[in-house]
Order: sequence, then C-alpha cells, then structure tokens
Amino acid sequence: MDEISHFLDLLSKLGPDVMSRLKSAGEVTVVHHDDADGITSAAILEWLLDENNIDSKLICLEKTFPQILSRLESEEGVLVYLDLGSPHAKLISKLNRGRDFIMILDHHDPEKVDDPKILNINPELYGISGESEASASAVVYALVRAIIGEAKGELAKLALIGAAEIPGEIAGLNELALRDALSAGLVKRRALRRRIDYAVVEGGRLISRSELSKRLTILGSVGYYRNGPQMALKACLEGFSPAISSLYKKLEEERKRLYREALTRLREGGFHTTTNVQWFHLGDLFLNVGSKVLGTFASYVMHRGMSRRDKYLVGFMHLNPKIPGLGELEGEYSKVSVRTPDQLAAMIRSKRMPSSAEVLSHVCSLLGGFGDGHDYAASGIIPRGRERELIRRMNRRVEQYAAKSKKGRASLDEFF
Ligand SMILES: [Mn+2]
Repeated sequence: MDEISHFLDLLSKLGPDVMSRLKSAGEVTVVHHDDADGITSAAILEWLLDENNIDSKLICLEKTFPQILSRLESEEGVLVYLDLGSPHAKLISKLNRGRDFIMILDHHDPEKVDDPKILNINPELYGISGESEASASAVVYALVRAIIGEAKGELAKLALIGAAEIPGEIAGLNELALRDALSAGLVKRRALRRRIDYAVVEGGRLISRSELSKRLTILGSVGYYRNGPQMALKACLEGFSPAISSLYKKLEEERKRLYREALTRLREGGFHTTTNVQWFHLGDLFLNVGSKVLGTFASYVMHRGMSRRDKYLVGFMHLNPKIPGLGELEGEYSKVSVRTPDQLAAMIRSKRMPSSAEVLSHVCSLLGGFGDGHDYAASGIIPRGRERELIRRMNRRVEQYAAKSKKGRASLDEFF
C-alpha cells in the first residue's frame, strides 16, 4: 500500500473516535493559523461541527506563543489546532498533563509525542511531504471526508484554495481534494502560457485559486485586528459578499499604503548594513495589521533588489500584544522576520552559510524569545529592546558557522 492510501486508511479508522470525542466535548475550541491554509482548514472543520450541532469557538493565531498555548490549555472542552501546533506537540502535551483530548491537524515539521490524549495528525509522520504533497487544509478535508464517508465538492474546493501555498504541480494528498473538486464541477483546469492553473467557481465566475488564496490571506493577516479572519471564514462558507469584498479592497489598499510608508523610511536612513546581516526596524508602523505583514514586506524589499544579495535580511516591528478572542500577551515584544536573498540562499544550499531558522531560533531563545521557520525564511519573537543585541549575536553565530564550514572544506581539499 502506498503512503497516501495508508494515511487515508488510518483516517478512516480514526474517524468514528474523533467524531464521538468532538460530540461529547460540549465545546470545541478551534485554533487556526492566519493564512489561507489555516482559514480554509478552519472552514472545513467548522462545516463538520455545524452539521453535527457542535458548539465551537474559533481563535486565529499568528504565532504559537508558549504563554498562549498555556492559556488555551485552560479552555473547556476539546482543543483543535489547525495548520499550526505540530512543531510544538511536546509542549502542548506537557501543558495538558494528560487531562483533555487535543487534536492537531498540521503539515509543518512535527514533533512526535507518545501521549494517548494528543492526536497529532500530520502527513509528515507517514512519509508524505508537508511541503510538497499536503497542505493542512488537505489533511482536514481528508479527515472530514473519512468521517462523512463521501466526497464533498464544496469542501474539496476550499482545501484546494488552502493548498495554493504549496508550489508546483498538485500532488499527493492535495490531489485527492483536486479530484473531488473537479468531479463536482467546482474547479476547472486551465492551461495558461507557462503553467496549469486551477480556477474555482466563485459567485458564478471563474477565479484562480491563488487569487482566492491571496484574498483570504490578506483578510486574515492585514485584517487580523479587525475581524478579518472571521470575514475570511465566512467568505469560505458563504462566498465573498459585497461587504467582505469591500473589506478586502480596503485592507489591500492599506497594505499598499503601509508598504510605501515603510519603503520611504528605509530609503531615509532606516536601512542598516553589518557584516553578515542587513536590517530595518519599522517601530509601530505595522502595529494595527497582523505581524505576518512584516515578513511579506521583507520579501518585497528583497525582490525589489533594495538589499544586498549576500547577507541575511532582517526586519523588526513592535508587536501588538492583543490576541483577538483571547486577551493580551504579558510583556512587550518585537517581531522579527528573516529573508535570504539569492546569493546567500545559494550559500545556504551548499552549507557554506547556516539555515535562517537555525540561526534565528538559536539567537531568539538566547534572548528569551522563540523563533522558527525553514532554511530560507524564518520569524520569531523577542523581548522588546533586544533588537540590536539580536543583530550582534546573529552576526557572531553566522561567522562561527562560516569559519567552521571553511575549515571543513579545507580539510577535504587536503584529502583530495
Ligand atoms: Mn499551511
């Protein structure tokens, strides 16, 4: 049996148990990520809960703050994490102390936990790549499909929009959603000049799934403090109403305005270059939009060619302490985002320079924060005021790595 069939088989076996736990929960707290994948994941699960008259509460999270995980622990009923949580499964298990049933449906690199109360459903644990074959939305869809025992085109369509964050041809578990959406006639295959696109039927028109994914992500991230995630979820289940469309347009305008203002600051002395790291700090400029916008802005700066191509690009901003639906964070923090321009990325690929996630998570935890990500992009949280220290420590960490890797190569050269 191949990995996909094995995974689907497992979901069919788990289905009845998951359903009865959700039904007996009283209330289900659904904690989901702020991008299109997290939002469509929540919409798919929400459909199932609604069908079964199960009360739910939704919380959209930008980052898995340890103090938030511990606060969520005190919520009544069942907790479900969508498109986040798997990398922190050990902490989630530790905080739970064997009390409640917790389900994690995610595709990020998971931690394995041996805890009968934690159901950590992640395709990575079954030989399916979370980076190229399975979005969180496709995982949630596969589970719901197993529970209801049939394909559901409307939900498959949502899963496919969530899966737009995965580049390249649709494969693996994402393909299951594609098949179901195609046969329900809710998705059309279009050959564009350079690639195949899948367009979604939305309000009687065909719209590219990546365009819809972008809209949901803007609503969820730029509109994070203004009910954006809830509106995005509503758009998934009921379509883009005129009110939601106009909110989207307003937020997209606002994002552009903020980018322009930020660019001006960078040009007027706000961009600093050091040995291995170039950086900027936007202070309070992005305080009223989700902190994910810092990462997309950093990518934008990099693609505009404003940064050196061989140094890590680091952006900072003050983090708004509000977590809608959950209260405020204790303490004052800054968000940090790292991007890696092309020449540097090539050096990371050949192991001459360290992965951005490795460096950032190390340095953030030294400063009393946390960070994660992958080789070429990472983000983290640090106590406010430690920004310059982060740059210093990051420079040192990169230097040490580079020196070691040079030595490694030199000895290999000797060998040959
Ligand atoms: Mn995702």
